[in-house]
Amino acid sequence: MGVVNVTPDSFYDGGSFFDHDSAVRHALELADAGADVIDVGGESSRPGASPVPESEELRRVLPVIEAIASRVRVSVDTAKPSVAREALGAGATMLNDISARMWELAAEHGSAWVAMHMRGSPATMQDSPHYDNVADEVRCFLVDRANSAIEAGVTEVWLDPGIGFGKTAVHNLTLLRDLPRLVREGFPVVIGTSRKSFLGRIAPRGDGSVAPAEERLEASVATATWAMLAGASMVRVHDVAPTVQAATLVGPARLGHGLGQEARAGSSGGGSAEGAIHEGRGTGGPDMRGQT
Ligand code: HH2
Repeated sequence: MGVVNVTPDSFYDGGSFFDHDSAVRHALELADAGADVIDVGGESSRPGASPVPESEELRRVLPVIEAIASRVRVSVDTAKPSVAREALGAGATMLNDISARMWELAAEHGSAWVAMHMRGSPATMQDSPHYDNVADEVRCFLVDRANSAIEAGVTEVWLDPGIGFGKTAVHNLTLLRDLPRLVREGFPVVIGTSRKSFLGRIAPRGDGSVAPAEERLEASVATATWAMLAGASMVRVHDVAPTVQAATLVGPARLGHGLGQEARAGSSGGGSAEGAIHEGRGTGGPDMRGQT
């Protein structure tokens, strides 16, 4: 899933694709690079983001969706029912619902529905997020919403643990570690770690300072690869080409064809990626508390 933010203020690509032509061009480039779905958003949901009026969000996303929907599958990233409705009418066939509330709309339009977990709203979600057991709480929430969606008639339901949405870096890592458990619930899982700030803390600059979004490509591909090995069916990314390259390795690695034992998915402990997270390797570095 390639990200196209038609916004001036998204945390990574804000302003780069704010005009219609560059957004359409970028979307089609991502499709050519191998994205199966283009996720079009018109409102940033970064921590502290200000809400965008409905008319402005529609003005941003609708022409882009209309221009690309015949060429690639389109998902609309919104928390507003009115925007979701218009976008599904304009050709989007997937509703990326960061509020996890709009399954009825997806049922009405026969679209796919992504239920993403968020604690609170973007304005406040990073104010000391707390969970007793983040993996269990997120999983139970998502499965409960997914069952409601299925009952309402949605036939394609995706679960997304919402990395960075009301979570500290440790919460994010815990959710990544627990991904195989979420996958076992039987719904396809999508996850977005791309360029997010917790990566800049876990993989800081040489001087120990947080790596800025522009320097988080390797960590983004590494975590996307981890997620794919853990069973995620889709990863939401800004950098489609390198992620597609990683994805081409994941299939053979999961099957173990032509690769060493240690590269196989699901092997616990030892040198596996799963073992690394279980043992807490890679969770050191600068203070990660209270950060996305
Ligand atoms: N992350 C962002 C936005 N939408 N949707 C899903 N399903 N999962 C995610 O992890 C997710 C999402 C945040 O990234 P981005 O769109 O690049 O930034 P911004 O919200 O600042 O526009």
